[in-house]
Amino acid sequence: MNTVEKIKAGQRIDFDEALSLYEMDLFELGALANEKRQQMHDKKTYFNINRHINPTNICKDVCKFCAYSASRKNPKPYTLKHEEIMAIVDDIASRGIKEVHIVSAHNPDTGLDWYTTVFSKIKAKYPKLHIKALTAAEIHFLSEEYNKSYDEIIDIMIENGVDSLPGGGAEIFDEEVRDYICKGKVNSRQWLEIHEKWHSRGRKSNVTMLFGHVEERRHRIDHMMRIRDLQDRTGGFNCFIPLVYQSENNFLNIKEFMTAHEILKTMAISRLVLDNVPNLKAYWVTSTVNLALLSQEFGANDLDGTIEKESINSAAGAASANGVELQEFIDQIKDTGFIPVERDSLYNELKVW
Ligand code: V47
Repeated sequence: MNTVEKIKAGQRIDFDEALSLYEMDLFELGALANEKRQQMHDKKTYFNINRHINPTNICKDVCKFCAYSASRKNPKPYTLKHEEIMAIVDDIASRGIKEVHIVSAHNPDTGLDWYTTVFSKIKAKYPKLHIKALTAAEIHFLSEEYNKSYDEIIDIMIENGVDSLPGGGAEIFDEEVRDYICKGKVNSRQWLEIHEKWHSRGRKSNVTMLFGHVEERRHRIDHMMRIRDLQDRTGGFNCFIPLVYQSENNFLNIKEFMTAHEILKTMAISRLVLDNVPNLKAYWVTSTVNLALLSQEFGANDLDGTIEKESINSAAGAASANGVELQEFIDQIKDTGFIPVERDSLYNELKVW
């Protein structure tokens, strides 16, 4: 059986077979991924009504791709007070927003409590608001900075009301590429270990992949394979999110934006390799809304959400600083022939629009 026949027969493909899919014609590859997507999700495109909060940009790590953390490229350090964060949360809760996604830089000046107390304040006031917070990179930072094990940090997070883990900080798992783009922060083994521990508590998380910088196709496939292996053991990943690298205001010095052709192929291959991860998110923030919608024909079934404010990718050039209007989102999904389905953070369906 060749690779395409194996995929059509529902069989798992290996590293070499996955890599060889990049040689296929884009539309044939897309059709394969779309077939899989339709078996899993029909014509539904999921989104949620959410708000990102990025409470501080002061960071002890220096990732070359990052334009968000305060540095000589972005000389505007800030740290929000809890009252400021709560004012944002009061506002979003009053407007019926269901998820708050809280991710920060690795700020050594605030104390562990600054990171965690805000979650308990939010949970006490709004028990139904889903808190998706702290990447594995932040958990690793907190563990090192405050001399606690990953288990202890995870326990503190759960006690204080964190519901799920975002997928940030995964970048590219290949050790050589990782050393070049973000040496010093959580390594690949630790990133996966933290998610494994989180899953062992019966909790869900997401997983990202930052691509379109110095990595090669084989590194992306390797990244997907490591995710697939962990998912076989835990089943805890809800969603895979390929993040398209944004090139402005950072230290990587790569000027070309990856082609739409390569992005769509990577989306399609992700859908075919990650046969055990239920959802594939085309994160409109890094791919543009148009390409995220087109990605729905190439394996993706999710767009993330309305977001409202976004600081990490917009600092690097993405047009996402002010989110997207709900009605615009819904109209665009319908215009492309898909069914807009509002979901909660754990992919339970809330409303078909
Ligand atoms: O980990 C930083 C990425 C991530 C750049 O779990 C960049 O649902 C592109 O993880 N170009 C944070 N990307 C965002 C993230 C995320 C976003 C949306 C949903 C979820 C989820 C998670 O942003 C970082 C890093 O990989 N990033 N700089 C850049 N120049």
